[in-house]
Amino acid sequence: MTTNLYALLAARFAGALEAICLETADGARYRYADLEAGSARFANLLRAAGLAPGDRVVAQIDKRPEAVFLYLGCLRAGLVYVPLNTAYQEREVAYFLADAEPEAAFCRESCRAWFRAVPNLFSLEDAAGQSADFRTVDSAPGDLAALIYTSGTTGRSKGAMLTHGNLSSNAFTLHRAWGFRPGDVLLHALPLFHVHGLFVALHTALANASPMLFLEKFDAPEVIRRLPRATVFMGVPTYYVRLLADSRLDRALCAGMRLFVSGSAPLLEDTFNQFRQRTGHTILERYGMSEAGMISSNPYEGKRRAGTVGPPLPGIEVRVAGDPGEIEVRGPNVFAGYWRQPGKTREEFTADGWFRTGDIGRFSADGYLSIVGRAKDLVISGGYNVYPKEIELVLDAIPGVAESAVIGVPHPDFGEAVTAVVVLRSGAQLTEAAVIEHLKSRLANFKVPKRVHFVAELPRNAMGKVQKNVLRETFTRA
Ligand code: MLC
Ligand code: AMP
Repeated sequence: MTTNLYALLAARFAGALEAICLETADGARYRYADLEAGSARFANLLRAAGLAPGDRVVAQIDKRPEAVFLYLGCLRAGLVYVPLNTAYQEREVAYFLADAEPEAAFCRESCRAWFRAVPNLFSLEDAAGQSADFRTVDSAPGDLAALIYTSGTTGRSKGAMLTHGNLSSNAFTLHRAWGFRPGDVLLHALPLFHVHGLFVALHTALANASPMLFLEKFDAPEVIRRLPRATVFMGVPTYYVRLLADSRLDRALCAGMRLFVSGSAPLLEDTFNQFRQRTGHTILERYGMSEAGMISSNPYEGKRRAGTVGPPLPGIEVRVAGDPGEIEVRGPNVFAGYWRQPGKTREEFTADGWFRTGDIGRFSADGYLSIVGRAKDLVISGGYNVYPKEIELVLDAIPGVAESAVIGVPHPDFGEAVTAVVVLRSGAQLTEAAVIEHLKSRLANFKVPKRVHFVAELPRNAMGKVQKNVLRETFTRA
């Protein structure tokens, strides 16, 4: 029996081919049969271009039904899907292309020049003329399905290798744990280039043969308009903050809803409580990461506790090295290692085979995990990870900058706001606006600091290490 992820999902929707799979904002509808045909076309296109199982396919594309078909087409042909955030700029993309060495790439028309070195360059229109039949390849559980780039402490991104086995185990675990049932309709507003939107949301809907109300991006009024037709919604905390800011969000609007899931960043207790008051729904918070998919989840049946991410999901082991201490995880969800970086992979696993998440947590007496901090220097802004080191390297290269430190400070919309603290060389004249302008051409927009503060020197401890906690205190009040 094949363990190809697409084949396993297709077995779930085989009896529902005439049912609606995707409905876009403008009302266009696609059936599960269209998803089968569409994914076959991409698989045929890539095979005709000479790609063989294991080859990488990079995609920096808008969120459209064809983007789903492309991803599934890659699974069907045994290719490794490498999604990139559409906010990435040319120099960020160049790094991923050099590292992943894709045989093919899909990109937006305006960015074709960035991808010119890739042997086969396509747009999402290019599969239209291909055959709608394709025999999905057999895949072993250990075969690669996707590379998800995620940064480390060095600021250099690493490709987390996710296998068919990783993704399918997590998909079916979540499908069960969150009580998916006939009649469910997923309101899909997350981007398709990260774990939350591409795997958690998409896979659970497909495993349930559910229709998805498919929005190009999160927009509170668009979500509000569709909530009455949906039963399940998944989002980052910023989505909930923005929904709460709309006075139309109330019990009546959410009467048909079964489940609201939050993750990718900490959900404030205040947001959790306000949402419950306004809608009568208790948001279910879960915890995960690119390297391990979903790790823990508040219960579907049972108490959902604010400020916690619930017990480990079935079949997944979590231990905490200390109290509090680093969260470590083991199970079929844990990735196969970092792409072409065996040294980095070894560093991130303990000697007895547990993956070190870099998150600091503690268990309650009855087994609920809380995340109380991060061992890694990371800012999470609106659900996107920003690695300070990466920004600091770009800042330090600006003529006139002596050194810099990047921190996250609390932000009412994004949870944390990226903030830069810069020391200028003597005599240098740089303004906040000039620094931001410089960064905008080099970094994805969500990584660009919301504020740049100039200081005479950075606070350091006796070891000479910059005291970011001191900076966070100073500039949280600023
Ligand atoms: C956009 N902007 C952001 C931002 N997103 N700034 C900080 N943080 C963000 N996340 C800024 C842009 O730079 C721009 O500023 C301005 O907002 C408008 O850009 P936009 O793209 O039109 O913004 P908007 O559509 O409002 O996007 C905000 C958002 C989006 C919250 C809807 O960021 C989003 O969908 N986030 C979800 C991320 C996600 O999927 N995370 C899951 C990762 S998986 P300017 O100045 O340039 O105009 C993971 C594992 C797990 O973490 O456990 O799930
Ligand atoms: P990524 O590497 O983009 O997949 O992001 C994973 C990181 O997001 C985790 O290591 C956590 O730090 C953070 N994260 C995910 N879910 C939660 C949550 N519910 N609460 C707090 N942090 C979270």
